[in-house]
Order: sequence, then structure tokens, then C-alpha cells
Amino acid sequence: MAFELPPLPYAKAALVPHGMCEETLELHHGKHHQAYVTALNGFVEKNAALQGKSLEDIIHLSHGKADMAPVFNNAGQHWNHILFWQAMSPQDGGKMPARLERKIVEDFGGIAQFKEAFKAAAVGQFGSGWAWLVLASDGKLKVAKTPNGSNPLATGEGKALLGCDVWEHSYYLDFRNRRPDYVQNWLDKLANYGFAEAQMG
Ligand code: MN3
Repeated sequence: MAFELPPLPYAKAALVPHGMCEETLELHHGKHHQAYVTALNGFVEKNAALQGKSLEDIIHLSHGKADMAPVFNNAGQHWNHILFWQAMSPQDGGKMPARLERKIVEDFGGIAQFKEAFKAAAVGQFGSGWAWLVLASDGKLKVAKTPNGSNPLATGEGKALLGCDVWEHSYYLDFRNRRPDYVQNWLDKLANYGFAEAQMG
């Protein structure tokens, strides 16, 4: 079974009022994410060791292996974007549900402190990559950042509850070079905290 581009969980224009234009989603989902899926399927087709494996298995078995870097990058980016589309919401973007709010206050000291830490990770990721809210193995919420196609599943930093894409293709049409503004807007108006809470288990 070849990997497939999942449909967006909302219309391409749904995030316009929240700072992400239709063209951004058209290109980001329809071109960039599709390109990762197409490339990954090409690698699987040529490598028997990858056939029949889940996306998660492919990420684990290619992580940290120089000769498998292109496989890892594309598998990682497929996984990251599947999460990214779900990590935004046109209806509930920025709305903090009670149970997640309590946990964030407990582990970060407050919502403002969490957002500052997340923004620092997102802005501090040099070049392309991702910022994450993860549930670490010690049961605490943490912020993490990864370069390029990597993610907390590969690094073992925890279960990814939210992931914010900080590749330039994610924000250049809407925010030009202003990554800090994109991330602030993402946390305040786009982030699907209900999805994050549901993933805490
Ligand atoms: Mn992207």
C-alpha cells in the first residue's frame, strides 16, 4: 500500500480569518506535503526493507542513518504534516480547554510562559524545522524543536501533542520573513488545543 496524502480536515479557505491564506494551504498541502508522500513512495518502491512497514516503523528504522537520510526526511515530513493539519482549527484555534490549561499551568507556570517557551523554540530553530508541545516520558509537558524533517517520535523526546511548521513555506506568503509574528498568531488563533488535550490520553 502506497502512502497517501490525507485530505485537509477543513476547507483551504477556512483559516483565512485566522491568518493563513488559501494559497498557503494550496501550496503547502497540495504541493509540499504531496511531494514528501511521492518521494517516500519512490523510496519504498526501490527498497524491499521498507515495504509493508508503517510510517512510524520507517521513521524509526531510518533515523540517524546517513545512507537513509532522504528516506527519513520524507517519512518524517509526511508524519509531521499529518499532525500539523490536525494541529490547527478554524473553529477552535487558540481556545484553551480546561484540562490542558491546568496541565500547562502546572508544568510551565502559566499560559504566557508556555507560549514564550514555544515561541523561543520556534524562532530559535535555525533554518527549517519544527516546534513541538510534547508529553515527555516523565509525564510532564515540554517544548521541543527539531530541524528539517525530524520530530519527537524519532528523537524520543515524547508524544507530540502539537507541531508548528517553521519552514519558510509555512509562513512566507502570510508573514513574509516575520517568523515570530507567524508563531504568535499560530499559538493565539490557529493552534488546536482541543486536539492536543485529546492526545494527552
Ligand atoms: Mn511544511
